[in-house]
Amino acid sequence: MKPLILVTLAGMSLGALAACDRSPERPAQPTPLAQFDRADANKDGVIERQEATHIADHEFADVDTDDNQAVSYDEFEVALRTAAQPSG
Ligand SMILES: [Ca+2]
Ligand SMILES: [Ca+2]
Repeated sequence: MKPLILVTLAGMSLGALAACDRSPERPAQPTPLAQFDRADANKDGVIERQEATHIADHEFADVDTDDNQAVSYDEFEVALRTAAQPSG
């Protein structure tokens, strides 16, 4: 009869359960910066028309709000945000 060991084992399993309670829930969506970086093939900091004709379901011209034939990260982020709005 070794009741002390049983108590210790029960305590250990409770501790193990508590440790497992933290579920690592991370969104699979890449960050806007990662998406921008991927679209900017020549890594010059802007997305040109030859790099992407459409950005987040928008026409290139619609995203390029200052009409300089290049989509900056700011313009890209706005496009992503407006595309993320629920339709309906
Ligand atoms: Ca570029
Ligand atoms: Ca622009």
